[in-house]
Amino acid sequence: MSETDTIFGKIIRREIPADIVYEDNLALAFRDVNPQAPVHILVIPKEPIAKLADAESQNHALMGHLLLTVKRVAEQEGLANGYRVVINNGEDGGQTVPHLHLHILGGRPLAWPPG
Ligand code: IU
Repeated sequence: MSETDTIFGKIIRREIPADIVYEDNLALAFRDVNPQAPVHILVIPKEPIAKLADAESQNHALMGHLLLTVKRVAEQEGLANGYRVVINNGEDGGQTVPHLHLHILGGRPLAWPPG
């Protein structure tokens, strides 16, 4: 499977449906199909970077944009009481879709540490 051929690439290209909550020219945010909290949203770059470890210095501005998009979406979702941001990187990190994504989890108190 090429990087552009992940399920998230298909969501960006509107080839499969998703509950999209935010979009701009660099990023997309949509609700996770298997939510682990009352609010569980994925923020992804439109550029198909496979994982955090593959980000390069040329992606500096994009990476900042993704974090600010998390903040924006969290505000939009009313997560004033707090939320968690997770990036699973690679196999041991539990990453299952090889297109960089930032999880926003909120709407309930979250335990620490994760498993
Ligand atoms: P992970 O960090 O790679 O483990 O997270 C992938 C997430 O993508 C996971 O929470 C899935 O429920 C979610 N997801 C989705 O929202 N829509 C899909 O079509 C697929 C996975 I495949």
